Amino acid sequence: MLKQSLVRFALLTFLSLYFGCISALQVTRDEDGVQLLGDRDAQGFGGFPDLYEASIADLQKGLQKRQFTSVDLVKAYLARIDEVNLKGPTLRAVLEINPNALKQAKALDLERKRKGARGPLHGIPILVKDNIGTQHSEGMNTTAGSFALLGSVVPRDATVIAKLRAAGAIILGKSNLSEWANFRGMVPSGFSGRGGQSTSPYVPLGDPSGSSSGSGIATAIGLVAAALGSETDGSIVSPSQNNNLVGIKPTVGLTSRAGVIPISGHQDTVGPMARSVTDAATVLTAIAGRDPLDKATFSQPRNVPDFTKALKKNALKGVRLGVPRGLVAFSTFDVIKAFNASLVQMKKLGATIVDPADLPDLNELLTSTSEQTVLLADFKVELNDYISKLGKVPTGVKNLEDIIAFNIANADKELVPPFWTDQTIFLVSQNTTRDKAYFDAVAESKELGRTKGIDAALKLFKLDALVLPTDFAATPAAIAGYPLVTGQHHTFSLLPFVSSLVVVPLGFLPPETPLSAAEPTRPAGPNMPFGLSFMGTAFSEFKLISFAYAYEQATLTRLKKRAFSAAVPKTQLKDVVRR
Ligand SMILES: *[C@@H]1O[C@H](CO)[C@@H](O)[C@H](O)[C@H]1NC(C)=O
Ligand SMILES: *[C@@H]1O[C@H](CO)[C@@H](O)[C@H](O)[C@H]1NC(C)=O
Ligand SMILES: *[C@@H]1O[C@H](CO)[C@@H](O)[C@H](O)[C@H]1NC(C)=O
Ligand SMILES: CC(=O)N[C@H]1CO[C@H](CO)[C@@H](O)[C@@H]1O
Repeated sequence: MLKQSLVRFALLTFLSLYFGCISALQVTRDEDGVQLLGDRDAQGFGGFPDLYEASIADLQKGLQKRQFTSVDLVKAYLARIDEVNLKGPTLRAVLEINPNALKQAKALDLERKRKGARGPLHGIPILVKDNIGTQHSEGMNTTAGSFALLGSVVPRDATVIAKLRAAGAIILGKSNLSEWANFRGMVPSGFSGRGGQSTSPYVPLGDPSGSSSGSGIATAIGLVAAALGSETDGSIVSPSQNNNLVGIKPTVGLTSRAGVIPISGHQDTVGPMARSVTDAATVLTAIAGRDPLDKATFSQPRNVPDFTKALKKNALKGVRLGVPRGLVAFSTFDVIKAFNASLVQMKKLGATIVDPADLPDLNELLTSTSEQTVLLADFKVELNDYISKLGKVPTGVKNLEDIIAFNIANADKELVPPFWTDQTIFLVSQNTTRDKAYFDAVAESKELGRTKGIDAALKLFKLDALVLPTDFAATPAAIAGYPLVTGQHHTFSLLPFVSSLVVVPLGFLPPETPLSAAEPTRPAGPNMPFGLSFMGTAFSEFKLISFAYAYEQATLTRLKKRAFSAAVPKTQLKDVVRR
């Protein structure tokens, strides 16, 4: 029983890369007569956009027309968070609320009146994962979910946060996550010492996946307009999939990591999680760009494209998409069935499907241990460097070794029985050095992932991108379970090798799916969402976004199922706007 969940946890530990896309459209019913979302006026929203599904553009329109203010919007979102976060279904998606959110909303409302809107994100509330730094004076903590960093003083806003603020966004709060972005040990996805165990809004006690769990849950049910997640290996993609969202895992170097609690500079990246491709593209456009504080960003093309210019419904026409069947085979029957149907759909939209189009080095990838070697050695060095740059750390921890000791000393809060006791990855990372094996592994990672992997497949089959179920991240433990410590296995997926990835909703597990046991979360159950991934070479986000948009607009899969009813907040703008 426990073993199965441990395997599951292991799989999820390294899933952090997801890009999902959906949009709020005026569809009211699909052919099965299923009630869809977005039928605003008829459903008693008083003429306001339904906050469950409202797009950033919908909200911006209402703000521009003065139908409501950003203060109203913040109040409505805070009430929605209050309904489901620690009450009702206790989803535990939100860790902290920005104590200055209302004040900032008021200032942005005033600025809009005087000078007009700065752009599409002016006055729009965004939630950010708790490993992304927000300036300490504002009152929020940056802790990766751990008590060890509570009260620590970050030197400044993370660059992506500074960019969001410059675009006029309101940082509504910090989202719960798999603690330390799932790099502490074999711990269920969505748990942090500070935030507790977060759960899915689609399956009661369901696995929200991770590590950007709270960003996924909150965006899925309209606790906020959109969110930022971070990914080292699957942490945007996987929770976007589980929460019926669009996620973008940008190429390392498209978005700055400065001010983000690190795992590894070789793989960490920050990206949007949203209800539609359009919203995700809007947020990505705001956060992308070069940053002197993160040298990797200088590898990106000089000009950041406006990714919303990629949103063309006919974008799949004449495009060649490859199917890496060797990877697809790891998905379950229901997912493969839906995936096969999506290929038919994409053909109808004008794409040429090359099937199979396998990664030439798949077998090498499946047996390589270079990713774990790189991440384990990078983490200790980069985390210690991060901590050394903090202004003050009230708990006194100075490095990974101290955090390990802190967790033992505070086991009641951090190493909580029965499910959340492990810190094996910390222990193994603490033992590493950047030796020859490490440098060899760095070189091998690059080669296997890019030159001999994705790029080789794209070239060999003359492809614009690969398509596959988002699931592919969860390489079966049977194949990729390497002994990490005697008696335990840890799974490392193929995602780190991916250059850019855009995920959109693909389907939902059917009603007859057995509801798996909650240990403490359920890996599967009826209505559990799953996703479709568009995977491409470095800095191919613009293209991938266009493909994802064309597919999304033709299918509108997100709108086909809602969260379970207790997880759907009731507060709407009509309840807060003063008439
Ligand atoms: C940040 O942590 C401190 C404890 O160090 C706490 O007093 C404060 O309320 C936290 N901030 C928020 C917004 O929760
Ligand atoms: C999906 O398509 C592949 C390739 O055509 C086929 O081999 C497989 O049986 C299909 N699987 C399902 C579940 O439809
Ligand atoms: C760390 O290294 C020491 C010394 O080689 C060894 O005794 C210990 O078992 C190692 N611990 C882990 C968790 O690998
Ligand atoms: C905003 C919010 O509800 N934050 C809560 C997150 O979870 C912790 C632990 O249960 C609470 O202390 C916070 O109040």
